[in-house]
Amino acid sequence: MPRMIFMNDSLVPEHEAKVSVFDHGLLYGDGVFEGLRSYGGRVFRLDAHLDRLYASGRAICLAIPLAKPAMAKAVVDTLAANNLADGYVRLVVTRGAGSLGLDPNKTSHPQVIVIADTISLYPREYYERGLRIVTAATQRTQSAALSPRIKSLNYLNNIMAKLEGLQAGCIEALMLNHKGEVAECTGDNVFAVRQGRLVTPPPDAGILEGITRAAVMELAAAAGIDCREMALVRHDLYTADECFLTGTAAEVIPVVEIDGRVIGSGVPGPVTKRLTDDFHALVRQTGADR
Ligand code: PXG
Repeated sequence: MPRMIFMNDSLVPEHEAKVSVFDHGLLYGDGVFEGLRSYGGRVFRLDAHLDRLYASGRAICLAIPLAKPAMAKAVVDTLAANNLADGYVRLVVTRGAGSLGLDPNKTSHPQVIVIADTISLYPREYYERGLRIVTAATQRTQSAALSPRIKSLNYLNNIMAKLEGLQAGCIEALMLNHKGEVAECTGDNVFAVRQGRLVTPPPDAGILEGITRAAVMELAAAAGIDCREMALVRHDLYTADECFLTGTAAEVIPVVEIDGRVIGSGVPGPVTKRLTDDFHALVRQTGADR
């Protein structure tokens, strides 16, 4: 059976799911997206992902043609149509087809695309032994240029940093903001553990406010682990007891080396392990309040 894609208002086979070569999503990266996961047939924090998608849309003056409940149904239906209980969902809204100029007013019909797929995780050994990452020379875009809070189709800033990481043999790379402070990784938020406390950069450091990040902050509060959002520089990470990343795809993943410096004892630490276990329990929880 072909993979089924939700396209605008209905589920169609993959080969029928097409966008115009004049779509400004393709021509200019003009559009927004989300990446979500379902666990045991339930989408994790669907409302939070939709809120972020619609906020991203508002920020770029892109009116998403579906109301949130219809979009939620499209996500659930697409997973079901592809028989995916544990899966990854990519939601994309493009500006739509228009003229070759930049003017978004000369486009019509934003395109809504929902793709459901199996989830491809980082290899298991990274979770067991921890990641090595490097700092990319590519800075995170300044909010005054393009706010990192917008999950736009324009991800070249992150891709440039990802390339630097890959060229250094690392699957993730740390990105700093224009002030030289720690922002986030190319597709993950970053946390450090210092003397039993969690620290993570605040939204105004130039980050995407991750939904996994928010969940981990809630789990920390529930576990009595103090968590502060504060400006961090690389020194704070180099000298941390533990470091880990959070993201929809990665979940919670330990970092044991940054720029050739061993973090803490060089193995995933107890706070990281505790929050990883709590996160796994949370995503499998059945209540409505997870
Ligand atoms: N920062 C950035 C820049 C992201 O793109 C996160 C943090 C983590 O946010 P969530 O809400 O997922 O906890 C992201 C999201 C991929 C991929 O294929 C990565 C993301 C989204 C979609 C796909 O690596 N990262």
